[in-house]
Amino acid sequence: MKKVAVIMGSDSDWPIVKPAVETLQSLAIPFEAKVMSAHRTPIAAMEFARSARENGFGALIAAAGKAAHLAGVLAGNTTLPVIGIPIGGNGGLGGLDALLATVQMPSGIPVATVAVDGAKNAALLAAQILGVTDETMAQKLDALREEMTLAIAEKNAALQQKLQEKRSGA
Ligand code: RP5
Repeated sequence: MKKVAVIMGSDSDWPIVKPAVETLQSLAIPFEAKVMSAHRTPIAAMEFARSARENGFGALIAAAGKAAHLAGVLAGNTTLPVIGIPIGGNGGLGGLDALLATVQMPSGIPVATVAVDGAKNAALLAAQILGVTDETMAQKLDALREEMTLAIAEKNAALQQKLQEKRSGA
Protein backbone atom coordinates (compact mmCIF):
# COMPACT_ATOMS: atom_id res chain seq x y z
CA MET A 1 0.00 0.00 0.00
CA LYS A 2 1.18 3.57 -0.66
CA LYS A 3 2.33 5.60 2.35
CA VAL A 4 0.82 8.86 3.59
CA ALA A 5 3.09 11.72 4.64
CA VAL A 6 1.98 13.90 7.55
CA ILE A 7 4.05 17.08 7.47
CA MET A 8 3.63 19.82 10.07
CA GLY A 9 5.18 23.27 10.04
CA SER A 10 6.22 23.14 13.69
CA ASP A 11 6.28 20.69 16.57
CA SER A 12 3.79 23.08 18.22
CA ASP A 13 1.24 21.79 15.65
CA TRP A 14 1.52 18.22 16.92
CA PRO A 15 -1.39 18.22 19.44
CA ILE A 16 -3.75 19.24 16.60
CA VAL A 17 -2.16 16.90 14.05
CA LYS A 18 -2.09 13.84 16.33
CA PRO A 19 -5.66 12.68 15.47
CA ALA A 20 -4.59 12.41 11.82
CA VAL A 21 -1.80 10.01 12.76
CA GLU A 22 -4.11 8.07 15.08
CA THR A 23 -6.68 7.72 12.30
CA LEU A 24 -4.05 6.47 9.84
CA GLN A 25 -2.86 3.98 12.47
CA SER A 26 -6.41 2.77 13.12
CA LEU A 27 -6.74 2.02 9.39
CA ALA A 28 -3.29 0.36 9.28
CA ILE A 29 -2.07 2.89 6.69
CA PRO A 30 1.72 3.20 6.55
CA PHE A 31 2.81 6.78 7.19
CA GLU A 32 5.73 9.04 7.95
CA ALA A 33 5.25 12.11 10.17
CA LYS A 34 7.74 14.99 10.00
CA VAL A 35 8.26 18.59 11.05
CA MET A 36 9.18 20.62 7.98
CA SER A 37 8.50 24.25 7.25
CA ALA A 38 7.79 26.18 4.07
CA HIS A 39 9.65 29.14 5.55
CA ARG A 40 12.20 27.71 7.97
CA THR A 41 13.29 24.69 5.88
CA PRO A 42 12.10 25.57 2.36
CA ILE A 43 14.64 23.41 0.53
CA ALA A 44 13.89 20.31 2.61
CA ALA A 45 10.15 20.80 2.01
CA MET A 46 10.68 21.15 -1.72
CA GLU A 47 12.98 18.13 -1.92
CA PHE A 48 10.59 16.00 0.14
CA ALA A 49 7.70 16.80 -2.20
CA ARG A 50 9.78 16.27 -5.35
CA SER A 51 10.86 12.78 -4.26
CA ALA A 52 7.60 11.74 -2.53
CA ARG A 53 6.21 9.70 -5.43
CA GLU A 54 9.40 7.70 -5.96
CA ASN A 55 9.59 7.22 -2.18
CA GLY A 56 6.28 5.37 -2.15
CA PHE A 57 3.83 8.03 -0.99
CA GLY A 58 0.27 8.21 -2.34
CA ALA A 59 -0.88 11.39 -0.61
CA LEU A 60 0.61 14.20 1.49
CA ILE A 61 -1.05 15.88 4.47
CA ALA A 62 0.36 19.30 5.37
CA ALA A 63 -0.57 21.12 8.57
CA ALA A 64 0.48 24.69 9.25
CA GLY A 65 -0.69 27.77 11.09
CA LYS A 66 -0.44 31.54 10.58
CA ALA A 67 1.02 32.28 7.07
CA ALA A 68 0.37 28.64 6.20
CA HIS A 69 2.23 28.10 2.93
CA LEU A 70 3.38 24.54 3.62
CA ALA A 71 0.62 22.71 1.75
CA GLY A 72 0.97 25.06 -1.21
CA VAL A 73 4.74 24.67 -1.39
CA LEU A 74 4.43 20.87 -1.29
CA ALA A 75 1.66 20.94 -3.91
CA GLY A 76 3.81 23.09 -6.19
CA ASN A 77 6.49 20.40 -6.12
CA THR A 78 4.47 17.22 -6.69
CA THR A 79 1.41 16.00 -8.56
CA LEU A 80 0.47 13.69 -5.68
CA PRO A 81 -2.69 14.87 -3.91
CA VAL A 82 -1.94 17.33 -1.10
CA ILE A 83 -4.38 17.79 1.77
CA GLY A 84 -4.02 20.96 3.82
CA ILE A 85 -4.92 21.32 7.50
CA PRO A 86 -5.06 24.97 8.57
CA ILE A 87 -3.97 25.15 12.22
CA GLY A 88 -6.05 27.46 14.36
CA GLY A 89 -4.73 27.48 17.87
CA ASN A 90 -1.19 28.76 17.53
CA GLY A 91 -1.43 32.43 18.34
CA GLY A 92 -2.76 33.20 14.86
CA LEU A 93 -6.05 34.89 14.01
CA GLY A 94 -8.19 31.98 15.19
CA GLY A 95 -7.17 29.98 12.13
CA LEU A 96 -8.71 32.30 9.53
CA ASP A 97 -5.20 33.35 8.50
CA ALA A 98 -4.08 29.74 8.01
CA LEU A 99 -7.37 28.76 6.34
CA LEU A 100 -7.07 31.46 3.70
CA ALA A 101 -3.36 30.82 3.13
CA THR A 102 -4.04 27.10 2.63
CA VAL A 103 -7.25 27.18 0.63
CA GLN A 104 -6.70 30.13 -1.72
CA MET A 105 -4.40 28.35 -4.12
CA PRO A 106 -3.82 29.70 -7.62
CA SER A 107 -5.39 27.85 -10.53
CA GLY A 108 -3.26 24.88 -11.58
CA ILE A 109 -1.95 23.87 -8.13
CA PRO A 110 -4.80 22.43 -6.02
CA VAL A 111 -4.70 21.81 -2.27
CA ALA A 112 -7.64 19.87 -0.80
CA THR A 113 -8.22 21.91 2.35
CA VAL A 114 -10.08 20.51 5.35
CA ALA A 115 -11.59 22.51 8.21
CA VAL A 116 -9.44 24.51 10.63
CA ASP A 117 -7.80 21.87 12.87
CA GLY A 118 -9.57 19.15 10.81
CA ALA A 119 -6.86 16.53 11.25
CA LYS A 120 -9.15 13.50 11.37
CA ASN A 121 -10.85 14.42 8.11
CA ALA A 122 -7.45 14.95 6.48
CA ALA A 123 -6.50 11.37 7.32
CA LEU A 124 -9.88 10.04 6.18
CA LEU A 125 -9.54 11.89 2.89
CA ALA A 126 -6.07 10.42 2.40
CA ALA A 127 -7.56 6.98 3.12
CA GLN A 128 -10.30 7.62 0.56
CA ILE A 129 -7.67 8.56 -2.02
CA LEU A 130 -5.85 5.27 -1.36
CA GLY A 131 -9.24 3.51 -1.44
CA VAL A 132 -9.70 4.44 -5.10
CA THR A 133 -7.30 1.64 -6.01
CA ASP A 134 -7.18 -0.38 -2.77
CA GLU A 135 -10.32 -2.46 -2.26
CA THR A 136 -9.44 -3.43 1.32
CA MET A 137 -9.17 0.24 2.26
CA ALA A 138 -12.49 1.00 0.58
CA GLN A 139 -14.11 -1.77 2.62
CA LYS A 140 -12.62 -0.42 5.88
CA LEU A 141 -14.02 3.01 5.07
CA ASP A 142 -17.45 1.53 4.29
CA ALA A 143 -17.37 -0.21 7.68
CA LEU A 144 -16.48 3.07 9.42
CA ARG A 145 -19.43 4.81 7.75
CA GLU A 146 -21.68 1.98 8.89
CA GLU A 147 -20.45 2.41 12.51
CA MET A 148 -21.10 6.13 12.27
CA THR A 149 -24.64 5.56 11.00
CA LEU A 150 -25.37 3.17 13.88
CA ALA A 151 -23.91 5.59 16.44
CA ILE A 152 -26.13 8.41 15.17
CA ALA A 153 -29.19 6.13 15.22
CA GLU A 154 -28.43 5.29 18.87
CA LYS A 155 -27.99 8.97 19.78
CA ASN A 156 -31.25 9.83 18.06
CA ALA A 157 -33.07 7.02 19.89
CA ALA A 158 -31.67 8.30 23.23
CA LEU A 159 -32.83 11.83 22.42
CA GLN A 160 -36.32 10.64 21.47
CA GLN A 161 -36.52 8.73 24.74
CA LYS A 162 -35.52 11.82 26.77
CA LEU A 163 -38.08 13.96 24.96
CA GLN A 164 -40.77 11.33 25.52
CA GLU A 165 -39.95 11.18 29.25
CA LYS A 166 -40.18 14.99 29.46
CA ARG A 167 -43.56 15.01 27.71
CA SER A 168 -44.94 12.37 30.03
CA GLY A 169 -43.54 14.26 33.08
CA ALA A 170 -41.26 11.44 34.14
C1 RP5 B 1 3.62 27.80 11.40
O1 RP5 B 1 3.77 28.74 12.40
C2 RP5 B 1 3.56 26.48 12.13
O2 RP5 B 1 2.87 25.54 11.35
C3 RP5 B 1 2.86 26.81 13.41
O3 RP5 B 1 1.45 26.58 13.30
C4 RP5 B 1 3.10 28.31 13.57
C5 RP5 B 1 3.90 28.67 14.79
O4 RP5 B 1 5.10 27.92 14.82
P1 RP5 B 1 6.04 27.97 16.10
O5 RP5 B 1 6.49 29.38 16.24
O6 RP5 B 1 5.21 27.49 17.27
O7 RP5 B 1 7.19 27.02 15.80
O8 RP5 B 1 4.67 27.81 10.51
